[in-house]
Amino acid sequence: MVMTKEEFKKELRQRLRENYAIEVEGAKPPELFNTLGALLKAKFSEDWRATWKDYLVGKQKQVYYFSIEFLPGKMLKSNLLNMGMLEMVREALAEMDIDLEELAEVERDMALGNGGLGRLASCFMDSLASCGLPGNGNGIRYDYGLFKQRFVDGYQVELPDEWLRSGNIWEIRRDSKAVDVRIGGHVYLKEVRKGRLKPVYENTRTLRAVPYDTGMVGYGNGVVNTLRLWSVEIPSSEEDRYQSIEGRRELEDLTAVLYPDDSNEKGRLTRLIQEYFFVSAGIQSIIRYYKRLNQPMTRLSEYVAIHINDTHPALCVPEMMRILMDEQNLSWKQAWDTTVKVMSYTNHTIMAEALEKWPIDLMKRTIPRMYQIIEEIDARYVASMREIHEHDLVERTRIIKDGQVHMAHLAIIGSYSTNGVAKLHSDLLKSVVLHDFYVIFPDRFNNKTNGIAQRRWSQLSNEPLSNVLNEAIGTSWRKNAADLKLLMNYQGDQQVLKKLAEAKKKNKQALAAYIKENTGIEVSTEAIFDVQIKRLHAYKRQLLNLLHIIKLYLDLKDNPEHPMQSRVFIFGAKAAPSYAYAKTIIKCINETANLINNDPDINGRLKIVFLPNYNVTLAEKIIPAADVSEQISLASKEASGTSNMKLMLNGAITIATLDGANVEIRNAVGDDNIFIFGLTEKEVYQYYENREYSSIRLYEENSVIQRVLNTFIDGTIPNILYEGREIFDSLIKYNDEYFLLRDFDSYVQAQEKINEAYANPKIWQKISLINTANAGRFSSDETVRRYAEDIWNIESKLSYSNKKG
Ligand code: 26V
Repeated sequence: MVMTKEEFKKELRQRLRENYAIEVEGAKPPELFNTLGALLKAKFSEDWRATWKDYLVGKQKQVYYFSIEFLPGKMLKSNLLNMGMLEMVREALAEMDIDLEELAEVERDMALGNGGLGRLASCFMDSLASCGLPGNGNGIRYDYGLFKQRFVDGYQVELPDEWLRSGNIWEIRRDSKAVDVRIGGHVYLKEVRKGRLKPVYENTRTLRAVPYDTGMVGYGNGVVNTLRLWSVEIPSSEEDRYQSIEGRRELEDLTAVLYPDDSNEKGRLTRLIQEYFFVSAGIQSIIRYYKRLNQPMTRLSEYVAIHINDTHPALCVPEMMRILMDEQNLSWKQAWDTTVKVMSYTNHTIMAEALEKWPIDLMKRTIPRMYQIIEEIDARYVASMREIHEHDLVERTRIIKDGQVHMAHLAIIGSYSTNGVAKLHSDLLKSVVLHDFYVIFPDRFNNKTNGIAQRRWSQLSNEPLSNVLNEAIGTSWRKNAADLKLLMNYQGDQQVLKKLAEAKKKNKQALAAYIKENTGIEVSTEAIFDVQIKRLHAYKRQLLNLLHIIKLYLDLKDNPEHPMQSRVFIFGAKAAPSYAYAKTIIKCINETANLINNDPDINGRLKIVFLPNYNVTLAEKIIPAADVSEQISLASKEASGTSNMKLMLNGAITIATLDGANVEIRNAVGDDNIFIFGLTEKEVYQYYENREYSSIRLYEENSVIQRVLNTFIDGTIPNILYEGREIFDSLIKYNDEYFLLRDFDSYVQAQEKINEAYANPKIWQKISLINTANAGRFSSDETVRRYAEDIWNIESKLSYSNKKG
């Protein structure tokens, strides 16, 4: 069924005539993009239907990945690649005088997520399909994605992201699969038969959940899975009840915006309803499908696995209970046993502030039946555990306490598997954060180190590197990332090393051009491109990076001959709109950039570039050009990190604390090929215990730290009268919560070692090669295979159809 170039051209022309009544020659990029997208969708839809049919007829066990965020980015090129049509289409278009890259630019970046959590979900979607695993996504179709970031006077300004404005060519609206979701009102239980209680609802409101499906195309295997995103509508049966415009608006706005994960009280009610909305719709549609298999409800876990991605979908547990009991007439025990066997949960953070809790009152008011069921789960949990465990342990682990519903507790108690996202993180869950649960359910805990969709983050975004790889080690690494290891044979091959260096140079030139065009800043590609790209959070310590930059600035001011490599420090980061401190850091970085970039004494040896609106598309431009990867969170705080993996794959050399997956990256490349600094997680915990940390002492004893910090309050950095004071106070008056000052010296030393290594291109190039060569183990293909085997118990469709014949 492969298409030839001529067939493709003919069909593109035909579709343009039919849909727009124009010829290729007169078509504008958006018309071409939409036509091309529609053509591809039509083409993979055959496989989509066949995949679906195959799962149904084979009664294959499937996993449903519930996530409140998905961050797919653009899909045109990745679909082309996975369909095996990328090169053919590129050529065909070129012959018609059309640049594929230009068309790709037209697509809106689908940014229905905040950061790592959402991007991981999308990497998993790609890998599930590419590994032939029966797995579907379930989430929310927000009308507005994560805000667009602009800088005005150095301050972050948020603009709405109207990504749906010119439609979304990849989705299919499926009215026939819509379901109703009930919220609000009151509910009480009524005995319908002896011993059989049924809920009676009063004054509830009904929402219509309409699914929009997007095909998730596997890499060269004909598998197309489904990402199902739900949108809210007012059901026609209820229209009379929503006569007022405000009433309608309120409901229609339910799926309008993605809430930044750490926004404050505002919007929390909507967020809770959003959580219930997509959970309820998703589970209803799973049960509807399952009924077609004609199997008893109690055997659900043989056919269905449901994954709870962080706690936002933890209502899967009580919602499944509700449907099994209230609608499918199972007893509590049958329903509970079935539910626990179906659910699994991933924890993505150890930050206490980020562990989700809901006030009892709020939950009672908005989803009363859910609250009833959670109360019962909690009561039964306490009753059964008190027989085995000490009173305090059981109290600490219960779901409802201190007037709140603890969502992580619900997810752990209601599922058979809880995993962390890197070895260190999973160990910390067991030993500290979730230790009480580990005592009670030791067998439920496991680790699944994160991974990345390696084709998107190399083949697609870094063609120069991919070409060198193809030439040196063949193309098997694209399907099997472990084969990148073959590159290790070339660590002494000057030819290959030179080609890798040339590829990097080319990418740096492309990024330099982008920087010039978008910020006006000129950067030299001879300089080290030093990159920190991630959400802006105090614990990720972008500020530590800035402190080091200021130190270099002062060194150069003292002595223009100060020996150091020229550097371009590149930042990409959005701060949650309500996170004032993070926004202050953005302002300070931008003002320091103004100062340094325009100081003639510095003579271009130091530059700061803060690229606005960091998103998947921008990441694809920055990562291939990076020399240095900054992974400098305070040890124990970053659950895993995934930009660390993407940068490593692209040959950037990591400067890192022993946090999250950095630890595994170090194990993969060896101590000589990564620059490690800072406190270990154990030392951090020691400080918490002995309370001996004193930032003011470090400030007083260390003249460099003193000088650097003073620039925030003595006018050296202009235009940060208030912001500079806020930063200074956070470090000195409030004792530097994330121990920046403690790690400062060792960070500076590690940076100096980087300078030395960069001064010797042969050494640098070799380290870079070793990083790329060892990145294969962080492919999300591997990660999802492990989830499939150890947690979900699902089988690859590829091995399944092989077995069949
Ligand atoms: C973190 C924090 C930190 C303090 C303030 C409030 C707040 C709110 C949310 C979060 C993170 C939420 C979950 C999350 O996105 N975790 C990220 O998941 C990635 C994929 O597993 C992982 O690589 C990142 O390390 C982790 O931060």
